[in-house]
Amino acid sequence: MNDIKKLESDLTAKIATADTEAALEELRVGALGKKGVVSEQMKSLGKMSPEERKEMGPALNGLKTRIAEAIETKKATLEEAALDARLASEKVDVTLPVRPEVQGKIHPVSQVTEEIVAIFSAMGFDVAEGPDIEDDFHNFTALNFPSDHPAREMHDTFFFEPKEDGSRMLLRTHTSPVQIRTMMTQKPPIRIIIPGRTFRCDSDQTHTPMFHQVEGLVIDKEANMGHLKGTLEAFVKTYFEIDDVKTRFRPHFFPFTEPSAEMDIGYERVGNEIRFGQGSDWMEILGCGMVHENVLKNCGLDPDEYQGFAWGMGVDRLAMLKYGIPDLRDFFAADARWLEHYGFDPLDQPNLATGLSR
Ligand code: 2NL
Repeated sequence: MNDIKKLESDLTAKIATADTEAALEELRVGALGKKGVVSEQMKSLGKMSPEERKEMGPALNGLKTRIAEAIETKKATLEEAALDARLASEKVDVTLPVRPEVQGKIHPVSQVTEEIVAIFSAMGFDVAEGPDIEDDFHNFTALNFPSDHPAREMHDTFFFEPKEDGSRMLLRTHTSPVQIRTMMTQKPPIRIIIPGRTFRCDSDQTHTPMFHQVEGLVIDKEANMGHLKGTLEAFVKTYFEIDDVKTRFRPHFFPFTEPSAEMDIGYERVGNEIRFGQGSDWMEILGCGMVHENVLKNCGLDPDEYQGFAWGMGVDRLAMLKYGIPDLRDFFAADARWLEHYGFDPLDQPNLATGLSR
């Protein structure tokens, strides 16, 4: 009996002084492990007389429980202390400036997309998104493309292998399928812009097989060509950060709009620089028009009740024009030096209050 008391005070003292989790674990194995001192004592119970066992059994069991508890308690204390030490040593001073050598840059395409989103958000547009992989209906048929339209052909569109029923999925050639999905599921008024990746099988100095678009759509009862003009003029003024800008709408053709137009803005070349706003030259900026009545019908909207306008623009081209980036193909070459030069500060997020870009 005295042996047990002595053993308990010994073990308790050792537990109290154990200062690492490893030392504590060693103690646990030495006491409660298969060959540990407490376990060995338990084994000796079998050789005792019934009277002795009646006394020693509960005493040993009590010892085992108390030692196990003491170890658990100490373990929790040590773990907490270790965590505190780690938290103290790994403290981050969030007020320190960013280390320039580890700070990445925002790609001009991302920056310009965010600028465009900021401008149209302030006008009350929502952002809508959809899948890159589309079906023929959402990418072409609903948009009033005739079944033999050249844009559907192999050389323009990336098609997937035909499915069992013969239909082929494709990589969307524009972001317009998102407008189709929105018109089919939401009740007007609709005011959305759709940023996203688009794909066409085309590759030369001015085309990459993957490129970026932002399209816009307004559907309401009286949305008209005047609203279209005002919206897009306000956009180019804010985007190019010029108060006075000459615009021109040239008649054009798109299957999904009628009438259709391309919008040009005035510019002049001063040395190597292109100055937007005035001047005697015209730069094509985007395509637009009134949503074709067949498109409205295909989406379940009654053209006698609803009408609207839409437009589409190339983000990559708008980035080149605004930031003077000469070659489109460098955009997707993943060259760190190019991104270091043309990229943007991640902490400088575009917003209308502090100016779009610095
Ligand atoms: C361009 C021209 C355009 C649209 C896109 C559109 C979408 C629907 C209905 C009607 Cl669902 N129109 N989008 C309209 C006119 C022009 O893009 O040159 N983009 C780079």
